[in-house]
Amino acid sequence: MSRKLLLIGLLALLIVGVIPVAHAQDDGRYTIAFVPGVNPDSFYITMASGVYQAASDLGVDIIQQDPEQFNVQFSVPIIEALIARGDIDALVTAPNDKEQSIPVLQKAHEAGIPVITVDTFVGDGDYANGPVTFPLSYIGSDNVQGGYIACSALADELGSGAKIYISNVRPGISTTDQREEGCKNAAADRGLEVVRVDYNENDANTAQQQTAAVLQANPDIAGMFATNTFGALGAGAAIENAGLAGAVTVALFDAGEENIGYLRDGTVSLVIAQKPSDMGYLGVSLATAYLDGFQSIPKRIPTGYFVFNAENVADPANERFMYTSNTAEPAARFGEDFILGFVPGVNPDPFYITMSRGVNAAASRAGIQVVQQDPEQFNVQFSVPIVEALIARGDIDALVTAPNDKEQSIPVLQKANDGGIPVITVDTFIGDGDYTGGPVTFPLSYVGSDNVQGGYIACAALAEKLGSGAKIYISNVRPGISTTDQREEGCKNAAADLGLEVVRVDYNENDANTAQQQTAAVLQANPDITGMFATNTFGALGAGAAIENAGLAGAVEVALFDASEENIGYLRDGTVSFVIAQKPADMGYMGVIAALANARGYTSVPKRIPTGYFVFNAENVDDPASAAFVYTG
Ligand code: T6T
Repeated sequence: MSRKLLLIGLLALLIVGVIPVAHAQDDGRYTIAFVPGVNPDSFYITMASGVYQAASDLGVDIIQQDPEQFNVQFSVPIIEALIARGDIDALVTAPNDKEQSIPVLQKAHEAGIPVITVDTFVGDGDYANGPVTFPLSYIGSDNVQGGYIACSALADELGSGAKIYISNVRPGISTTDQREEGCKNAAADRGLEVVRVDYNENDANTAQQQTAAVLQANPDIAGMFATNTFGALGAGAAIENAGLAGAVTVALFDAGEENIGYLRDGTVSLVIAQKPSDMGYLGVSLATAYLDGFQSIPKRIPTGYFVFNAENVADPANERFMYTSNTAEPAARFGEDFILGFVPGVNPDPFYITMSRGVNAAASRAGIQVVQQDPEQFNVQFSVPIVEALIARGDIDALVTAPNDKEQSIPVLQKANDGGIPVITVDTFIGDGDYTGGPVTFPLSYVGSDNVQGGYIACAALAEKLGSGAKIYISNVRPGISTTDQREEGCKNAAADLGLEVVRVDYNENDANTAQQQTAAVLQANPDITGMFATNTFGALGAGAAIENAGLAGAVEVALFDASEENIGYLRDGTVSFVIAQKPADMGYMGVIAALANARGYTSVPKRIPTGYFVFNAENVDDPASAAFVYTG
């Protein structure tokens, strides 16, 4: 994100804040409505298996209502009726049309029913910055990519200059529109000619007739792409009936049993499997998290693909990527046999105590056991032996931890992972935090604040108060800690952008007394310093005490990271101007959700879940809606 955008975001946060929404139920047994795109359809039956698994794991109820056709004429009245019931806590749905589904979903949202879209989206699918932003999340495949994969494979097989045909559903459906776009992109890049696109209205017979007619009229068509289950079924049948297996190379979307059959018997070359059960599981899990008050829901979760071909289709290990047409009972809940190790960065620390609240909220919802072990200091000398001991127990099913050092924590976490314990890092990361393309990729996910952004927010707020040219001081912890390194970086970026001079950075080793002495000394030696930023709870405590003791409240503008009760006290009494609250409870809760989804075999857990901020200032600190963001001691 550009720095300008960050600044605009900061101002929006300061003005509007983020208010948690109260939910209808208090017993935690929420009623979540699930409205797939259409049924019967093996894609949505498979999605439902994920929906019911999550509901069973997390103890919520599902009301599923199926549109008879993939058409707003069927889905809109269903959603209207669900809203009218008055007892639906959240809606997980695959909208039938990018535009026409907006009003009814907006109505649900306005009636207090949070909406998550799975598979398909409304607007342009960018719920952060696009034209439609009210849905909590869009969980589904990257369909432009999927179409591109399909038609690149045709190009690989057929070579440049070949003619292809596309069987699509109907314009207006987000997913299949994007697959057509992706296929056309690949065609343009690879020199294929798209001779014709037909729309089959999700009807396999129509698709079959269209395909037969097109292939007969255009005997030079050498390849075709069918964009979903029904087009795929029609294409397979048409090719088979015309005896064209092998003569026309076919890529199908959706791994229903029949489509896999067409691959097995050589009628088609490629079947692209989406991950509908991941969409369902994550949709219900995130809706539940939101209703529980843990609201750092990613606006977009892409769910990935598995591409079946003649070589890998016989491998039993890949059967899990095939869709099912049978509704099955979900697997039994994990129960207390599932043991989650939780190793915070250090304790006691209100930040990690609050994180623990999130971990335990999710764990008790799922009925699993948590073994929490606290390092006495934020230091690998304390945390590494703890993790070693957890590995040695031999009964830990997943580890949620805040590593103390980007580099020095790697070996022990690698050992856990290699020993079969999936690792989720919360708050801090190892390597460079990019677990997809960075130097360290084995952790399942990194759940935490965007700390460069947080540092930027803090120092942009100082710049706004102090104006360009002001001198500021940073109290930081120790180089090597991922989060606080990034906050320093973000603050320096803001200073560079907005004309502040960073006179000095001190490192306080997570000790409030050291921070206090350093701060007092620096302010005395540099009376022209008019602003300071403390990058975490302990630096913040020291800064607050030093400013208070020196009688400098008001003379030095202070931005503190971390909303402990003491830091909020410094804001209330005017010692400091801004307190930046992270969402540690969300980190803990999401960490457990990621561990559970992974344990169920879902492979679409995001490698990065950013958890956002709440910025306290003098105006909003006494607002009851802000109270949820204060850390618990
Ligand atoms: O391919 C899926 C889905 O992704 C699309 O949105 C509509 O068609 C299916 O439902 C399969 O029939």
